[in-house]
Amino acid sequence: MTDSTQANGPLIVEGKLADNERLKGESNFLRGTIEQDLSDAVTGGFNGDNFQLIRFHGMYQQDDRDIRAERTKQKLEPLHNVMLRARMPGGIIKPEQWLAIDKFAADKTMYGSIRLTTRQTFQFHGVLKPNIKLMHQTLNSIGIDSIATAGDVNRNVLCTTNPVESELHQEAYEWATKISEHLLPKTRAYAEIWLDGEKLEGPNGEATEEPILGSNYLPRKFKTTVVIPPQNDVDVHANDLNFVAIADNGKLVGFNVLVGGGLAMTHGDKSTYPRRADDLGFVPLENTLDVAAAVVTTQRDWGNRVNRKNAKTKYTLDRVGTDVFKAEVEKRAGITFAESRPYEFTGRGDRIGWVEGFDGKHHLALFIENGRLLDYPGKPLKTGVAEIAKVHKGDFRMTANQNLIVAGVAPEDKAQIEEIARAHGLMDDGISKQRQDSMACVAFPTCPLAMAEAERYLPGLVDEVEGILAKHDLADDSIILRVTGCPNGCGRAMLAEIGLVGKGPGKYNMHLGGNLAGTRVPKMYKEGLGEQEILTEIDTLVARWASERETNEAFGDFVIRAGIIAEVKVSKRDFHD
Ligand code: SRM
Ligand code: SF4
Repeated sequence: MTDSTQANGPLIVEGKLADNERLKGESNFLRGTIEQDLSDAVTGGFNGDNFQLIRFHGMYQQDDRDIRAERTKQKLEPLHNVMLRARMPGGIIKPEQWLAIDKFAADKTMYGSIRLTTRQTFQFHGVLKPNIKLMHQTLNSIGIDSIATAGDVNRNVLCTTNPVESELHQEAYEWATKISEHLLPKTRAYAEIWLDGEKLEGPNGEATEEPILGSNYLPRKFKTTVVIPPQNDVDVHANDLNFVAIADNGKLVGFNVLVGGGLAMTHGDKSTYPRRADDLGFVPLENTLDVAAAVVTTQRDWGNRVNRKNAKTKYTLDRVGTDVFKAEVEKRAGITFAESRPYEFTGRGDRIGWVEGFDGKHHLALFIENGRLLDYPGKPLKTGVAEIAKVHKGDFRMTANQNLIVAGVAPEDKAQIEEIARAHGLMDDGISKQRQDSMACVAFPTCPLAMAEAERYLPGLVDEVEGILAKHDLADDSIILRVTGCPNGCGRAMLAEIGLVGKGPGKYNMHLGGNLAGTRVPKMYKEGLGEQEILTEIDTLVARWASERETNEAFGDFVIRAGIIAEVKVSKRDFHD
């Protein structure tokens, strides 16, 4: 699968560098003046460059948009707080760690929730300045950090979640951890600022060097996965770098390497588009870290540092050409890619409920709508997970679909875990396949970039879509439906069969034509639809699907075959035409 077109643009984009380049360069390896800001009680926020620099430490400054106008009226500054995103390669967390994050969320955050993300980790929302250091120290005491979960670096490395079917999982997970460690920033800024770590002295008082990331770090965010086919739960085509596990007789022998996926675009800017990753070829296991570093350093040196909207690896590939990029990676890693080994992706969903693993252990995947763990009236989900953590002897796995797996349960412990899950509303046999196949990003009230609702809109939308499917006798079928509050694509609408992308309050662009395996980008079908128009469109499309579909034909395949939407084969050429 490839998205590449012929290209031979310049290796380096000349021009005035984006301001983020200045601030990274002047940051003294990500220290800035964050420490001083922390003790500035005049504002709840971070000043100047520090607003951006805290991202490299895994935090974003936010405020509650629901109360922003009211505070402005009262002549108060927005209620500044930070969102923290933890680094959890492969999304694995132990029960004792869970209990500590559960307590921190309850005691020290404005919203009291734990938010599971689309990249296998959790976020705290609403941490006020006086609690930020405490938060990092609490996490550090249980072996968790938030280094490089945001900013222009390699982010949390994903790994296929399912521990059930594959003996490869443990090894794949270990690779995800190794890759994450290998590509982490080496600066001690995080330890110095948040953990009161000892300061290192350099010639100018600065401390370190960054052999892989460089002193200006990467041109833009960078995302990596390790995936075990046939599952594509991590959605490789949303990622800059992917290692597709290849096994011989059940033993992991190496990876096919896919580079240059990414989903964001900007409304009205045709130079931006979602794009699948290109397949560079196969490498044996021993070359994994060298290849990872070679891809990252090539993007570091060739990525666009002038225009951040075109700075991700996907645009570098389309500018220089995939073959040129590949040859450079081979040179830097000292390898030659072999021909890719065959594999197939068949699906992306989590199997909700109990599954028995190859090792006789049991795994319970809990469906967590939009990943929001909170105690709702009559549905104390967050308390339920904490109660499970108190008795659970295995671990938890956060999935890239914002769900949570209680993993490694002995047969004799199943009944107790299930009883707790049911008593707290974490297991509900009535959850439809459609609801399981639907996902939304956070959006309002915390995301500063949201143009429309997503997480708060999805549950009601799914009720309606369930009704439409039932009306057309398709209640047992489902459509991969994803909503994002803006075109940045955090809920991966750009790999959905129906992707709704926020355009303005209550308005969405509708994209159609993604597939079940997550290997096809959907194309815009209708622009700026209101909520009623969305339902009318879905009703009309589902009616046609019901009457014209071929046996078992998925919705996303149907809309292309029926000529309702054109297929996006090569994003740069087809997405906007
Ligand atoms: Fe994202 C920015 C939430 C996965 C593309 N994303 C943001 C911010 C931090 C807004 C901001 O910059 O101030 C959002 C915070 C909202 C909040 O209040 O929590 C945000 N992104 C999320 C999460 C929490 C969505 C979710 O519902 O789970 C996901 C956290 C993942 C994690 O744990 O690391 C999340 N973001 C994604 C994904 C999906 C993925 O990676 O699988 C994408 C699309 C893939 C890609 O990168 O192409 C994504 N987020 C973006 C972008 C656009 C990047 C670009 O290429 O232009 C932004 C904005 C930016 O970077 O300028 C962004
Ligand atoms: Fe915010 Fe947009 Fe990402 Fe949704 S897609 S979380 S609205 S940045």
